[in-house]
Amino acid sequence: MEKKPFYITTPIYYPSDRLHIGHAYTTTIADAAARYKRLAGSEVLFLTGSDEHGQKIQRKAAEQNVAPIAYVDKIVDSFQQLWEKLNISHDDFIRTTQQRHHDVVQAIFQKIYDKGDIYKAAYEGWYCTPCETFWMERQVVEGKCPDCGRPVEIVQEESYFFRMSKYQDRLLAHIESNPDFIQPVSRRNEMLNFIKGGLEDLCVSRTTFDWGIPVPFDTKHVVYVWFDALTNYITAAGYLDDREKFAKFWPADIHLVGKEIVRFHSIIWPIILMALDLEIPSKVYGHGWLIMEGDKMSKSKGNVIDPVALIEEFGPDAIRYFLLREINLGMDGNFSREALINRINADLANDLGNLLHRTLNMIGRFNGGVIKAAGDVEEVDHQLAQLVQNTVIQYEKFMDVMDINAAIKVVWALISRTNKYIDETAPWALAKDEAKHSRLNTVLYNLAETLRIIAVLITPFMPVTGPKIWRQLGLNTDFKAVTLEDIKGWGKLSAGIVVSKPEPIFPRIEDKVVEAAA
Ligand code: ME8
Repeated sequence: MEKKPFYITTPIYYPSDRLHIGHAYTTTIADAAARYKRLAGSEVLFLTGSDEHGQKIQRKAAEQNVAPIAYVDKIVDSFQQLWEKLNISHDDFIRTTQQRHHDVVQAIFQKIYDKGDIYKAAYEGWYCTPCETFWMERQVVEGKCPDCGRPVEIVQEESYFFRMSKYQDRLLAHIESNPDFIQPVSRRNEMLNFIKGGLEDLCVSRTTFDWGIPVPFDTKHVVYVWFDALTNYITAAGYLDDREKFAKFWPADIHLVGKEIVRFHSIIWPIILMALDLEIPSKVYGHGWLIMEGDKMSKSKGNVIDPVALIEEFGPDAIRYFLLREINLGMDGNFSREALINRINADLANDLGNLLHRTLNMIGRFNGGVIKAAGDVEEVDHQLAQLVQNTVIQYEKFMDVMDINAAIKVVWALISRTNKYIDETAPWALAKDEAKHSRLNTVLYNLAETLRIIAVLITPFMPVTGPKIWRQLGLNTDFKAVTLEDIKGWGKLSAGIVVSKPEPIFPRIEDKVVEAAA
């Protein structure tokens, strides 16, 4: 059956500074979801990118005495290198300074203006430059931004306004009749309360700086950076230049974002789309924050962890695994070096690494490296095969709703059970007795078959390790062509394959590293 195409996005990050592990967190989740959908047979559009305009970037560039574009070019380059190191499989990387995006922003601004939903008026109010957000008097807390706590500035300019208020009731009705649109439910309730408090028209142009996309019919104005940024999601889907692609992928299946920008994605963005008579994305998921010592990790607080250094030290798969396993998607989670090392040692070196090592080692020693056809079967073998197939079903169920954490847990429960299966069946004892070699062949076959299936299941999380296990099992078929269908139904592994010598996939990290960090 032809699967539905799948369109997933991350926020487009500000190239005001290099990215930290918080950004890598969002992008890794989106990557795991995109890889899973490809494995399940869907055509996928996975988009990430950079949000390059606005006052904050212009100021940063000025501080360094360089043109804004030169400033962002360098940082965007570091984004792309990071995604490569982390094995992010995005299909497109959008930069808001690209011509394709410039054209779309101007076209939609004009369209909404022509329709009468954008109008000119005087603006006087508060602005938080780090968040690029306008605030009303009643929202400002003692001269500070209610989101980030930094001082706001007064801005007075003639601006264009977007008639958000006109769409308030329609948006409310949409959220109420689509319970899954904003997730998790805590964010949904927050947004419902926000809208019920009354939506004001939004200021969508600025005149006090020029690093932005000019308003097409009044070029001393540049388009407000959030109006510009949100539009990236339709630019990359081909809104203006590829009707066929747009029909295939729009509306997006999921905008994955951090919880602090759910408001922009679930209020401003749907209203822009309503004004354009376009469909609203199926889901906005606001995940929690990575916390360091009780505080949100952020560039301005200076408590950030550099993902590049971590990848160099531990490898991309260990970092990806940790981010996906340790933190529950909707909740905040602590990042600590100690927790990372504990996960690597317990889950990767011990559970997964040992299972692979023991299996290959025994096939090598007892059967000359050949995976022989299964012989005598006992109840314990049926149980293992049943568990493997149930795991695949559970895994799909969880991955389909992006409960990556739960999907990982079921795979690791299987890994644990399979290690126990080795202890219970004691292949070393079977090997000693000629009469039991048929049993031995069954046990070793079952281990190899289970590992083959595990290799596929873990690939969305660990795209280096999955294929490594595949190759060590002696499978020469193109791993990229493998789909979930190949692991449904027990016993698809052919007998007669020659496995490699075991190579450690995750060496244990010695405790002294943790001690040194403490
Ligand atoms: O907001 N924990 O860009 P940005 C988890 N350009 N995730 C974190 C995080 C943390 N401590 N810190 C950052 C912008 N993130 C806009 C987006 S989209 C049309 C425009 C992640 O560079 C998380 O996804 O400030 C958060 O929403 C995003 O980075 C903010 O990135």
